[in-house]
Amino acid sequence: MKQHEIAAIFSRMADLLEFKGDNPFRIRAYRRAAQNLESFSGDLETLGAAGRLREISGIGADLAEKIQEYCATGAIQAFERLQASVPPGVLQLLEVPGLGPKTAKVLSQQLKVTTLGQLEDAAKRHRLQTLPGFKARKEENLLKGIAIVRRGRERMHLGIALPLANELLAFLRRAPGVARASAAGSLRRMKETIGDLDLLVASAKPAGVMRAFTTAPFCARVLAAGTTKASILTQDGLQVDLRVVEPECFGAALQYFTGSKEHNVQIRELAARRGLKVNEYGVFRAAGNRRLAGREEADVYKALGLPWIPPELREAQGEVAAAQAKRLPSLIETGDLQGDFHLHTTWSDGSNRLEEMAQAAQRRGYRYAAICDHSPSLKVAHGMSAARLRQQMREIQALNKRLKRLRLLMGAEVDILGDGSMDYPDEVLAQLDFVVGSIHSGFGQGKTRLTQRLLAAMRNPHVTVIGHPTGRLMGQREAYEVDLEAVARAARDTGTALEINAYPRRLDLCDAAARRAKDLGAMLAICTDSHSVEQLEQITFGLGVARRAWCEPAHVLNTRSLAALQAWVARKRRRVAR
Ligand code: DGT
Ligand code: CA
Ligand code: CA
Ligand code: ZN
Repeated sequence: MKQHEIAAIFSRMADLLEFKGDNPFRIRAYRRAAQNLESFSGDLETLGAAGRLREISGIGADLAEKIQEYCATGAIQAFERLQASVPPGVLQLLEVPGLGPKTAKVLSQQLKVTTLGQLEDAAKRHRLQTLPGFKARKEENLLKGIAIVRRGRERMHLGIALPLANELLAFLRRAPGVARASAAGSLRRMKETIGDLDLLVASAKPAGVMRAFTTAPFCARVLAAGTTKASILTQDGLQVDLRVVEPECFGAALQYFTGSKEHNVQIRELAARRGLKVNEYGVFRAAGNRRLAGREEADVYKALGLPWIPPELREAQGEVAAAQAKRLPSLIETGDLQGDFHLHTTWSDGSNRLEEMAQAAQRRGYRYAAICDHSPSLKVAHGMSAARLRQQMREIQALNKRLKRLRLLMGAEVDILGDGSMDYPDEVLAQLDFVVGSIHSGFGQGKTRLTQRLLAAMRNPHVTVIGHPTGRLMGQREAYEVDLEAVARAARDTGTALEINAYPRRLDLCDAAARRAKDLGAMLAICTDSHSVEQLEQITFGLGVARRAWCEPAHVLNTRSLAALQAWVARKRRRVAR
């Protein structure tokens, strides 16, 4: 894979040389070398060790030396020097779609623009239009391009990346010559944020796939394109890496590019101990080239004496040892879920009516759904007075008479107040089927007091679940500090569940915290916190967290039947009665 990294460096060197007005032949040599490296399919390091790099077309003595240098040190000094010889913002400027080295040079010479910020400023003040050949349209496009580069630098959360990935996969599956297509990388592992999106295609005719991909409507800019690999930026600023492989390598490539890198290191160590070699082309005997597996991913693991390991577990967190000991968990699946808790309606800040939420839950095949609108303190969310809550409860009861398969549970998302008391009195809570207790204020109290608040809430016999236990909102608000160990133990001891809030900006508890809480004996509940019918689908993200937390159905409250759920709630009320 080193060839792609080196190709990217050569291509950036060509850009920088062009920016500086260097010799056109030298520039062309770097570009050609980059292209040839992109499409080179052998093992660069083996070739380098044998002193045969010059067999690659376009690679002369000078470039061969640079490749050797990169393989040995992970850097190319000439590139570092070149970067140091231009203003520091230039490389970033060149990432802007539609902005090549020639334009960058003009911008720098005529307007002294060498950074993204300066470019934005100049475009907004229409100074670009003073340059020859610059039209208003081009100025607008550059502004859009700046936004794409900015967005691309942040990791994208799964809520945006997953639907996008599905859209791109659907496109690829329709493209000519595509036999199979799959997501790989962190997205397939359901990590909460995605650096770039990795897609894999099996095809015997890669050229057509490449063409379709790099000319597709979603493609805002082609970063690199070879015969079997391309990187693009989408309109949303997400980088997408596509690789096309032969069908007989598809499983091995899927295993390799799904990662994580750390998981793959452990897999290769295990293979080496068994006298085998694993790479993106297959499993081979260490001596000899006979392929033992490669077409199917499960066969790759099987050739190593392992059961298939679900992608969500591939983080080098004990899964390889567990697989060897035949003790992998039977991870929770969508079909295990019997219902959703923590749904909002127009009674507080939701956008769909009670009945619409009920029907949507029923359409998903759920047996129950807990309506949990906000309590009075949360005024911004139109929290309900106790009187309005009672009115809502009567409507739920009436609705339940008409619903066949689904049981609507009378619930509330009740604020845990600053002193740890609940936002409704006990006699109101006692009438509810289900209570989510959440902190929505006083985030700055500090770890000790915030933990005390949660512990006090869990000691309330009517609190079923602690909602979004750490309060984080990715991209907006850090998690507040709580003593997770103490919270998880109290959850176990009081019979309170901890929420895995499936809202993609929350995913709270996160994977590591959920796994720890589960290991300490706490019950978990996957809740969508839906504010509209569409959001019920976000359960997928919560399920991803639960799977990354090694959860089996028994660890999650909403896999229980309605009767078992009601018994669980009643048991806490008896046990913690005051
Ligand atoms: P991301 O993109 O930061 O969210 O995380 P990943 O895991 O998707 O990482 P990425 O896109 O750099 O690479 C995708 C997979 O390809 C990675 O999980 C494992 C494999 N891979 C990439 N580079 C290497 C490498 O240098 N060595 C090994 N063993 N595997 C690699
Ligand atoms: Ca990736
Ligand atoms: Ca990647
Ligand atoms: Zn809520």
